[in-house]
Amino acid sequence: MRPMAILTDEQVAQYHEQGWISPVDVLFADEAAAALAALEEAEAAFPDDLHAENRNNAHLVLPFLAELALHERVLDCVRSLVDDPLTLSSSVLFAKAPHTGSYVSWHQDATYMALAPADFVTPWLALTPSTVEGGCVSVIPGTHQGGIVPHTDAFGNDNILTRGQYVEVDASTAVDLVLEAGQMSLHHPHLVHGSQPNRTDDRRVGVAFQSYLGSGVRPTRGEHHVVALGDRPVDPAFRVVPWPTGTCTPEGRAVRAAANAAYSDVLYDGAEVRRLL
Ligand SMILES: O=C(O)CCC(=O)C(=O)O
Repeated sequence: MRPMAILTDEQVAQYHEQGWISPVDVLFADEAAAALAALEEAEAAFPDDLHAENRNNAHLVLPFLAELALHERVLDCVRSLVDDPLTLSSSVLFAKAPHTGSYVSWHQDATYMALAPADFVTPWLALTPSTVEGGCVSVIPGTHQGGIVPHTDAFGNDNILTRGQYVEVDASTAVDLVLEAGQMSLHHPHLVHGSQPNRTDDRRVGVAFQSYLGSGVRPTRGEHHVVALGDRPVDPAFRVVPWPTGTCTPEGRAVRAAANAAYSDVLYDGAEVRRLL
């Protein structure tokens, strides 16, 4: 018999009505500290592979991040929210240095992801505490209900979102998703969310597994490199790539570079400016 799901019926109902759930416990404090230490060790050893401009798909070169992406508590929650998840499409390391202006403008993830239907979910796992002062993720509840709304690209220097795209919102209705290290939030691909600068003395680090795709999701354009969550066949519309076998191995780097290049083409479709991914 399957063990009881982590998310309660009330939490699942909240996800469908409000577009988010938070907080959910994933790691014990010592496990979260070990994950942060593993990341910081890798950042020091491979500075060209892991930095603010090269933050996508690090789960393809970091085995500890791959393990987190496959963590049973993460997958259990994902299974409660999307229909038969088979793949993870990408990940983003969102690190904000202390006392910097880095922020994320209000946006809906699915705008440029070129995936449909919107049967996918993004867990955001905190590797450090994520507080209001530290610039935690904030959401505008219920905004996933109206589909994708037009975004404006703004490419601000401090805006760490891909194209700096934004939508106008009533920020007074925002809910701050405060997390302890080792906790995660989950958000719907149409939910408007963003984050403010880190005004603390400490880094704020989280990883967004963006996103776990239900088995009925397909690309609407572009090439999508995904990792499989199990042995079940994945639709040939996706390119299934291997999980890493070591930290920043030449093979892993090549897999990640190809995935990032393809993802960049998808995300920057029609954009006038491109950042390094
Ligand atoms: O980490 C942040 O500040 C923003 C995260 C975000 O936009 C996302 O996970 O989609």
